[in-house]
Amino acid sequence: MRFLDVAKVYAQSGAGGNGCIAFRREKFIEYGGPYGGDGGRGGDVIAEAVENLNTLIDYRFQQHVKAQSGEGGKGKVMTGANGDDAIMKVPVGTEIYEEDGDTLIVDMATPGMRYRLLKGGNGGFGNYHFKSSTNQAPEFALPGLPAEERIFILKLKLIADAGLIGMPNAGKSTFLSRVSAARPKIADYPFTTLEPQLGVVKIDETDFVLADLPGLIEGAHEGVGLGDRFLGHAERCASILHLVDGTGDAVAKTYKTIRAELEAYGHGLEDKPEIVALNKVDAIPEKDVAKKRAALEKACGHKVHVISGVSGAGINTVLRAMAHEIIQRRIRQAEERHYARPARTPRTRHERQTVNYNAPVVAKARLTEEPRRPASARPRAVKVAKPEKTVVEAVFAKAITAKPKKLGPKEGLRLAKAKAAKAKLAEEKIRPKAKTAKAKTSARPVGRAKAKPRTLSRTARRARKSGKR
Ligand SMILES: Nc1nc2c(ncn2[C@@H]2O[C@H](COP(=O)(O)OP(=O)(O)OP(=O)(O)O)[C@@H](O)[C@H]2O)c(=O)[nH]1
Ligand SMILES: [Mg+2]
Repeated sequence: MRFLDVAKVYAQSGAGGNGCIAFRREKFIEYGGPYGGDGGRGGDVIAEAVENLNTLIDYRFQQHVKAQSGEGGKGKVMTGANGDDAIMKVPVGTEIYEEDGDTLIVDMATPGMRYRLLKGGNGGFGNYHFKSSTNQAPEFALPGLPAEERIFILKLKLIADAGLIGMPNAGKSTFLSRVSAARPKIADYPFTTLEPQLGVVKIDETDFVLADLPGLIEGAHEGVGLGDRFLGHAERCASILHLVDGTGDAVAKTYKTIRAELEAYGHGLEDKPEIVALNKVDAIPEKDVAKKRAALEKACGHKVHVISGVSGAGINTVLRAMAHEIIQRRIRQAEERHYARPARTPRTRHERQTVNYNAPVVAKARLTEEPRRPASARPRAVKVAKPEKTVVEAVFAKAITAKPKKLGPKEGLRLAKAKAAKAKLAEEKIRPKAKTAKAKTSARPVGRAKAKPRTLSRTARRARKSGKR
């Protein structure tokens, strides 16, 4: 089966059915009145991401997608049948664009995700709908709403965890066949691989999907060779394995050419974590390996692995480095999912068809849970300074803590004064409390009437009067 990652599709939703004009004609029922039913609803065009598809090849053969129109209403107030929806099944990772190919409508990145691309027309009301006391025999009905039609561009971006890039003949397909069960075509001429190949790699406890992408050459961003359109498949990768053919002379130049192509392509590829490996070491003399490795390390500015897809040398180290990046990204994604706001429950039909209600729902308990903050960011208990003693308090404290001694008439008077002042102060402290208590009780909610004093009944008033006497 051919691999196809771009497709153009003409889609049309269903038109609504027309409302019916009919009157009740029955024996013994005179003035039967209006009897026409409403038209049925036209079908929608819905895109659905399914897991068992890997290519858009189906849309090479089926370029028109049409939903069914709603049926017209009928007599006896019969509503027409709704039209069936047209479901466009696309592989997971398909992006759906407007006709211009640039305006993204939706990225079908989750398995089972559904998105309504076109809405079917509503059915028109039949004449039964319009009967009223002032118009008991309406001779009109509404037509159904027309269908929508649009052209969509589908672009598939494979969901792979890591991607293999490099010049043609760098040994990418050989590497993929060595580390996975995939069997891509391998030959010693350039552009053996014409379309991306996927393989599942297992290293230690980690499984990941590795994509072998067609080779890049200088000027690929201008369409030279196979161009750079397959680089789109590396956009979702957690890391990129850049293979450089060690049997070539100018390894640093080769590396820089590919980097320039990645930068020209953009879309965040130039910032992706890159693992560089000098391939085919089994075919280079040992003394050249260190030289080429040093040249490559100078060009890329970080560690270079030395591997061989044929002999298997250094392969596990490279795979572990890739697995490390992939695990890091999976942890980040799991954290994002954990703290993500749960999707709102879809209420309307439109929402039900555009929100991915099949996706795992975040537990309700998480709603109240706050993201954990590091200890350094948590608020610390604030130390409240003790209020300073007033002069009177200080004097009093000094007086009672001082050693008992015989007091002279002056000192005795001073102590008595201090005692009196302290008592006064204590009284003042209590008073504002009473004030606040009062304020509390008097605080009433705004807009409510003050409770009226209870009015006594006439008998009660008389009884009180007589009692006073
Ligand atoms: N000696 C040696 N030869 C290798 C090694 N890896 C690949 N080759 C050879 O290099 C040639 C090209 O290998 P491929 O795996 O097809 O290279 P590629 O990068 O997939 O090439 P394209 O698909 O054209 O981009 C084949 O003849 C392989 O046998 C290696 O590690 N050592
Ligand atoms: Mg290949």
